[in-house]
Amino acid sequence: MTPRLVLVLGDQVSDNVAALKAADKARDVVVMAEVAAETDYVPHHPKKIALLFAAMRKFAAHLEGKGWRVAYTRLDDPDNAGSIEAELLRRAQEFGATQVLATEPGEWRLIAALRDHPLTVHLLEDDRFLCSHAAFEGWAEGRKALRMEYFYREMRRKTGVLMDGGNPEGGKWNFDHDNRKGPPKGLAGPPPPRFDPDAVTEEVLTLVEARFGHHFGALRPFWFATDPDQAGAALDHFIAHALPNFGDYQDAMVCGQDFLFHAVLSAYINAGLLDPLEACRRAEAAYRAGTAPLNAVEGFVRQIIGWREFVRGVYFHEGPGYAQRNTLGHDRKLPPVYWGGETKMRCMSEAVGVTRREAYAHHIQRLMVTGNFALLAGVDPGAVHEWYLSVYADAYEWVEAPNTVGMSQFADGGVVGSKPYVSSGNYLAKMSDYCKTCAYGVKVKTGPDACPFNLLYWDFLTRHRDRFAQNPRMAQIYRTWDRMDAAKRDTILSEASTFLDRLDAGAPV
Ligand code: FAD
Ligand code: DLZ
Ligand code: SF4
Repeated sequence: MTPRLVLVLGDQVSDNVAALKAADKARDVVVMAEVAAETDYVPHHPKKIALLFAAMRKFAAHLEGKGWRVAYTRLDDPDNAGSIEAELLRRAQEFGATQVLATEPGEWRLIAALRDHPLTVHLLEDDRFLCSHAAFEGWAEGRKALRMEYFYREMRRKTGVLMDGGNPEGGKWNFDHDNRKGPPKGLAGPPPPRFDPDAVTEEVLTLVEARFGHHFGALRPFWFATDPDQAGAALDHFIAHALPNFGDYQDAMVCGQDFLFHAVLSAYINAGLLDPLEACRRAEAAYRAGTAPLNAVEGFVRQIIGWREFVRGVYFHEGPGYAQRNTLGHDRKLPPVYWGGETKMRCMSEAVGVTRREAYAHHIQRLMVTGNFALLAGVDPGAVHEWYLSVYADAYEWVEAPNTVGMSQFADGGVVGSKPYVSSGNYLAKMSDYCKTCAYGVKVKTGPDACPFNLLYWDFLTRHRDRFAQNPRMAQIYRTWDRMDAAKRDTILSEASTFLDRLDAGAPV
């Protein structure tokens, strides 16, 4: 029988991917390829490229060890055809294959390339997710709005995680209200475990340094897990050391504390190194053993079987073109501060700093600092989307676009969230210690020392009054604005406009 090609992409490095499960070891050839088309479609952070290449190389060796025939192409292989599509054609010729088994990629652009491919490509649904496309469509059908909370309850029932018979453990589905503590002085979390690069990883680091050293982001020190054993150790560490406080300080931000009590597992889960349901079950076991409180465990589980599955469902439900949406008509260029440009804003320098160092920032930094600032400033959501897709080690369009274009930039018009996530400096002062050492004054509303969030917040709300004033959850904010002294309102809007002019001119802010 002629062999079939079994495509395994960089974010599919798991024995559990559909194409491998459907393949025949005795007949088929696994194809894996490091290709310029994937490294360059956005300028990925060097740590992200290194993570994937190291994980791919180790996974290829693991498959060979289990008796698979693997055709692996390194980036610097002179025969490298440059893209997944072209590599498949090259390998098809080499092995006399005409058919490909592929697990559905997590980005529409690559799905289209495989659907239009001259070989016969059997695209199999990625069943590493808990909610299939059909199940999501069934849930979404007939609903006026897709809301994560209701989806999440279904997922709890379906998986049985944190269930007490037919009821939610602890009598409530969601303990979000217990997860909003600001940081007490000196709050510090246990840093995630760091793995010394082995020989395979070192070789990758040398390659990435030479080829992608010009991309935004620090490659070294490189400490990511690059195989399932290491990723499993990172999960163990999180459950033992960070999970107990994860709930309380989920939204907190502290200068110099890059990870606080976050899991730092998304890059591993999304690449295939860790199983998401196992992570949830491990967290649940900690709750049942009395080593982690319910608000922490429920919060963690909600992020994974709730948000993670929900945003994926939305990405596929909304179809190709989702990432290009721009409901609010924003068109400002992404300011240089996102690429490490000089800034006096402590919150932005902290969030961009950890992004540059670690290809990581935690959720509230992404949502309420860099995301909030871009939305208030009216930055083109396409540019914001490209930035998030480039700079985070966990970023693939299926998860990044609904979070950025939807949740953070409201560019989908309210599919992911019912109102925009915007705030003045108040929120940041409450949830972080950033403002204490900032050159701007968070309590200052106008003048050269005014916190930019204070100016831009009202400017945004004024620009989009027609759209948001009718939203019952925002009406009170507009009443506050309307009650403000008219001269003060004029000053705020005029200073916001001056600030935005400076942003456009590329001046440091
Ligand atoms: P924790 O805070 O410890 O959460 C535990 C796990 O829950 C994560 O590992 C992750 O698997 C999951 N999770 C949490 N929140 C979300 C969410 N909103 N969507 C999906 N999964 C979630 N997450 C990505 O995985 N890839 C992205 O490209 C991505 N882009 C984002 C862009 C923006 C603008 C925003 C606001 C959020 C984005 N997120 C993204 C979601 C979230 O910020 C990250 O999953 C989280 O910060 C990863 O860090 P952690 O592992 O320490 O997560
Ligand atoms: C992100 C990425 C990068 C940087 N490089 C590769 C690569 O060289 N080969 C590969 O198979 N996959 C890579 N990936 C992951 C793909 O971009 C990812 O599979 C698609 O975006 C779909 O999620
Ligand atoms: Fe950010 Fe404003 Fe606080 Fe400075 S004062 S850290 S700009 S929120």
